[in-house]
Parts: sequence; C-alpha cells; structure tokens
Amino acid sequence: MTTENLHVDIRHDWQADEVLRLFAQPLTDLMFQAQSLHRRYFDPHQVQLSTLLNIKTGGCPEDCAYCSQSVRVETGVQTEPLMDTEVIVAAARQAKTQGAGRFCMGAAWRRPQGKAFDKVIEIVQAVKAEGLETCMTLGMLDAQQAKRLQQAGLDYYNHNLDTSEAYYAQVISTRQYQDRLNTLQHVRDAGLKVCCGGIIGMGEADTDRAELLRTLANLSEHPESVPINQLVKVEGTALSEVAELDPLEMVRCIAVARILMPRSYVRLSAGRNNMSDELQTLCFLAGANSIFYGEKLLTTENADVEQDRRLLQRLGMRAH
Ligand code: SAM
Ligand code: DTB
Ligand code: SF4
Repeated sequence: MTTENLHVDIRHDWQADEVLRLFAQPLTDLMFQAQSLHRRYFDPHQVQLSTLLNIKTGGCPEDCAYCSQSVRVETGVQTEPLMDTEVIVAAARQAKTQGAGRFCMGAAWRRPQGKAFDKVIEIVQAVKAEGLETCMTLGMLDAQQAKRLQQAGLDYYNHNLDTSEAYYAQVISTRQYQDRLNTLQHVRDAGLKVCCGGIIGMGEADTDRAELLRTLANLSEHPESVPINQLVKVEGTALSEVAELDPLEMVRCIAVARILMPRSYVRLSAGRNNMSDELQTLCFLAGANSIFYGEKLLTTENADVEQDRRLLQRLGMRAH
C-alpha cells in the first residue's frame, strides 16, 4: 500500500453534489476511478470471506420494512431463542474449514439485554478461541455493552445505517437515524472495528443512495467494512413488491463506496443469490472485495457455495 496519496484519498468532508457527480459519470469513467483506488490500497486478486449465522431468530419488536424477523409481519420465520454456545462454535468451526476468515453472528433484537447479553459475551469468547475474526450484530448498544464486547475479544460490530437520513422514516418507525449513529459512536469509542453499510433497492431515490454513502464516508473514521446489500424481497414484508432496481445501480454504488472509502472492505452482501456471475464480476471490478460465503444469510438463501468457489477460480481471485 502506498501512503503518498493518503491525504487526498481519505476524506471526511464529501459534499452532496460531489457524490452525485461521481454517480452521474459514464460507467466506464466511474469504474476506472474506482479500480485505480482499489489497486492503490488492496491486492485486487483477494476477496475476504465472511460467514453469517443468525444466533437468535425472529420476534423482533422493531418494524424495519425489509425484514423477515419483525414481530409485526407474518413471513413464516419461526421465532427461536438464543442458540447454545456449542451449536454456534460448531458452525464457526465448519465455516473456518470451508475457508471463511470471519464469523458474523446476528440477533433479531432491538438491543441486547440482561442474561442474554452475558451469554453473548461467552459466545464471543468461545468463537474467538476457534481462531476466526468475530463480528456481531445485535441492535443498539450502550457504551458499557460495546466495551464488554471489545474486552471479550470481539473484532467487528455490524450496525447498518441502511439508507439516507431523509428516507429512513419511510423504512423504520421504531427508531431514529440518530440512534444508529449513537451506537456506531459507542462501538468506535470502545475500540471495536465498525462494519456499517446499507440496503439498496428499497424504493429509495438516487439521492438517498448518494447520501447514505456520503454519511458513511463523513463519519470521523471510515467503517473498516462496508456491506452493500441489495434488498432481498421477503413475502409478507412491506417491501416485498417494491420495483426492481436496475442491476447496474449496485455496480455504481460499489464503485462510489470504493472511491469514498478507499481503505475499507466493500462487501457485496445480500442479494447475490439473484445476481449473475457476470454482474458479480462487475461488482468486483468496481472494487468489492468481500462477500458473505455460506449456505444462508440470516433467514434467506445465500448464493451457492460451489458456484462461488468456481466463480473466484474463473476470475483468478483468492479468498482470505
Ligand atoms: N437486529 C439487528 C439490527 O437490525 O441492527 C441486527 C440484525 S439485522 C437483520 C442486520 C441487517 O441486515 C439490517 O440492518 C439490514 O441492513 C440487513 N437486512 C435485513 N433484512 C434484509 C433484507 N431483506 N435484504 C437486505 N438486507 C437485509
Ligand atoms: C449485512 O449488512 N447484511 C447481513 C448482515 N449484515 C447481518 C444480513 C443480510 C440479511 C438478508 C436477509 C435475511 O437473510 O434475512
Ligand atoms: Fe429487528 Fe434487525 Fe430485523 Fe429490524 S433488521 S426488524 S432490528 S432484526
């Protein structure tokens, strides 16, 4: 990695019109710019693999319009209690055997509380002992909880902003954008690495996608990991019938994320199941260098593991 361009490449003062101009460029120019930055900070042949496990499913009191796990919708997802540590450790071991470098655990909570949080601490310690990077996404945290997770050995905390502040109220009414920003600050202050991104294809405007990425880039430090999810339309949720997104918008979002946050891992996240190998290839060319790898995301199917292996091989890319 060269450092001579750091002061111009790593910015936290992006203006709305600058980001819109990046998006509006001809795709060839946008891709060239994203590729150039990607190569300045990363080995372009490497892809980071994260495996997901939903450790507590369904029954969530929040009303996120995209989510299959909200108690307010009937999606066929059965509520299940927090999994036992041994079951989680077994899944982590298997993920490691299959080549994943990070194990990400999700819980359908508004915030973790009481005994369940104590158990989460035990889970972090047990998974960490398997020699994998650990990530958790448990909803809102206070400062003490973030510190306890860090002390237990957690590497990353995932907490997505999901969309722009302006569009947020269209998607979620049970919390505010500022609640999300507050948790992100606690996570950062505790010395954890931040995994924060969003979802595209929820009926948002181009300006909302630009504002989401601008908000991420203008945080005091860039999130180390930026998941860009394409909405997985789940029957029974309010967004199940939302209009199809132009697939090239995903490519553009990844390219702009790469330009705004050149040293961050940009993850081509949910939605790969519905993407062709060629579309995913364009996303890698745009600067994506991380994927979710494994049979399942949280409650929905992920892209096929064998097909992923073949694709990386066809592209001459290596997993790490
Ligand atoms: N309950 C915690 C929270 O919301 O912060 C953690 C789990 S939640 C399911 C984690 C993230 O998954 C959400 O912030 C959202 O970005 C993503 N997600 C959930 N459902 C999705 C869907 N149908 N399509 C794409 N992304 C989704
Ligand atoms: C993230 O940005 N995407 C993941 C993870 N962080 C927790 C979740 C994707 C969920 C897709 C829908 C589902 O499987 O329920
Ligand atoms: Fe709950 Fe998280 Fe789903 Fe929102 S995204 S309903 S907070 S599990």
